Amino acid sequence: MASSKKETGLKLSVKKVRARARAAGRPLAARRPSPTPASPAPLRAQADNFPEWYSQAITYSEMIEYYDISGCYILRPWSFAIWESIQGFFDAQIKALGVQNAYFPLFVAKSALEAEKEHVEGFSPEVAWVTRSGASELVEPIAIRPTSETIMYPAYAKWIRSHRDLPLRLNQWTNVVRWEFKHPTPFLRTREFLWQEGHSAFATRAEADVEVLQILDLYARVYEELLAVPVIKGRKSEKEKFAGGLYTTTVEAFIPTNGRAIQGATSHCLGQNFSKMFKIEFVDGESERRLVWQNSWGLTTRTIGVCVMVHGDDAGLVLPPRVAPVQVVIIVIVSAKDTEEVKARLAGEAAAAAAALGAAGIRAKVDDRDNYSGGWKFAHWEQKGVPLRLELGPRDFAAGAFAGVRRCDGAKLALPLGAALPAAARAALDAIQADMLAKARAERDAHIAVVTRWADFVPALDRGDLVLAPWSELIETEEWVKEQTGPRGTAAAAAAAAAAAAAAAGAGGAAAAADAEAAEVEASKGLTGAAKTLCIPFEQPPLPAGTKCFTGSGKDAVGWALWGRSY
Ligand code: 86X
Repeated sequence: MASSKKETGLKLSVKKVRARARAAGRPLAARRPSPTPASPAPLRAQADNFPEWYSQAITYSEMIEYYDISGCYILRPWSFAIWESIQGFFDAQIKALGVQNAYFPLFVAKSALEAEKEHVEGFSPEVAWVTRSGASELVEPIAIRPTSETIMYPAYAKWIRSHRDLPLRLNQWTNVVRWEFKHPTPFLRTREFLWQEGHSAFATRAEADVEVLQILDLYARVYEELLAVPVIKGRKSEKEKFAGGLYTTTVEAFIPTNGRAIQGATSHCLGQNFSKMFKIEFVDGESERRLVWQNSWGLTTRTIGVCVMVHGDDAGLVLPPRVAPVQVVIIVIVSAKDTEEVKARLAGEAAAAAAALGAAGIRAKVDDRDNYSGGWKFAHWEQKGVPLRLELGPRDFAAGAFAGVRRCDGAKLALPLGAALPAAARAALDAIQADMLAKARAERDAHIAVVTRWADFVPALDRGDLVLAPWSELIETEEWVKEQTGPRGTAAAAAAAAAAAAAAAGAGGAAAAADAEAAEVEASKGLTGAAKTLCIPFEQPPLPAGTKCFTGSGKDAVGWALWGRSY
């Protein structure tokens, strides 16, 4: 680390410069990177205020910059590189399945969007419109895509004529806009976000069914193999499925710090609903006209937020190696006592190590900035979540090894200098990746409560657990659970009362706003909000004959459902 005397000297001179600038009425120069502080500003503790921690974790790490339009954020290289890793994996996998990429327009004509009223109806408040160019009103307003069914399917109807045109399987990587009114959260709920949307058409339901699960499996692999986030695969309830489709499958993740569940991605079988509406028909081998069977599936930049929340700690991000933009950071530690020759030798060794790691496909970087102390650099790269830090001081050099530190648990390990380094680093990164998933899985599993009686349901939620419970799958019981677990706080109750009054007065918009505010007040207090089904897991524990629905409805349970408070 740099000597403290030197630091003090610099600190005074910076102060002087700034004082002079102030006295002269000149604007202060942007704060010059200075080795003065021993470390960058620390984050708020997670346990103290999780939303505040999250906001600091994503800004201090340079993932996100805030923007002056609510719900919109700048994705800086540190987060965009993670999205590129996800894209690289998923894009290669779907191409191997036979899916092709294409690009459809951002805009959709009002008539096209509304041609298909039923599907759009519930969503219409979220649609953003372009109504003018310059000063002149457009003859017909144009919507910005919130999803692309109404843009893509008219073309599908043109392109598909015979069974030989099937399957048609297209994907696009795009942005979409949904003008949400709930409180926005970077990555998790934003008004513009990036995603891939896949849209397939098949001759038979059987083929569609197979694809739904192939895609869901790829989504599970993105979470588990890339992001080290365990997910539960399952089917959505009738209430929670995409209403335009036949059935929805999902991967569900869990945020241990606040006990909330979050939908990771969805893969839908649309059945023939859309092919009916858009007249997507083909002539089969027997010259019969038939409607195609369709699927759609989407994965968004929400993935990044889930990864941050699941793995992050009080020191900042903790990135899994598979997606970390920098996997290994090398920091040379020398002091004023070290000779120029020693400094040059260590710097040379660090540069050679980074080059060798790079040649072996490991994303490595030397932080050789001389205006930051070693301690500052340690904390900085910790905040950025780099999985493995390699320190090299004169003593490490003499011993022939880097002093390694794992970001995920602070464990120390020695990594050999020279030709053996890349293999050792690869092994260390693979171990970190595996350990992060195992830790997240153990933590998630410890938060799944198996509940068979209503009396145990809310207490489990209040402990921050997900609940696995025998369920009738009747929609009334899901609505009943929502009511029982809904807004209860006093402020929320007042807001809800105001909302009800406004609704009675016919002010729908105001009511919605008050509702949203009530939910916000609730959410800010921590573990509140209505519980819903997350999914009916594919992996089902045995259900003893005669098991009743946990709600006390008296109905028979038909299987186990996973419930929780969710984002
Ligand atoms: C549902 C369904 C589906 C393709 C996916 O989940 C994966 C990728 N689409 C999307 N959905 C809407 O259909 C929708 C429609 C409008 Cl008009 C809107 F404003 C918001 C929407 N949100 C979701």
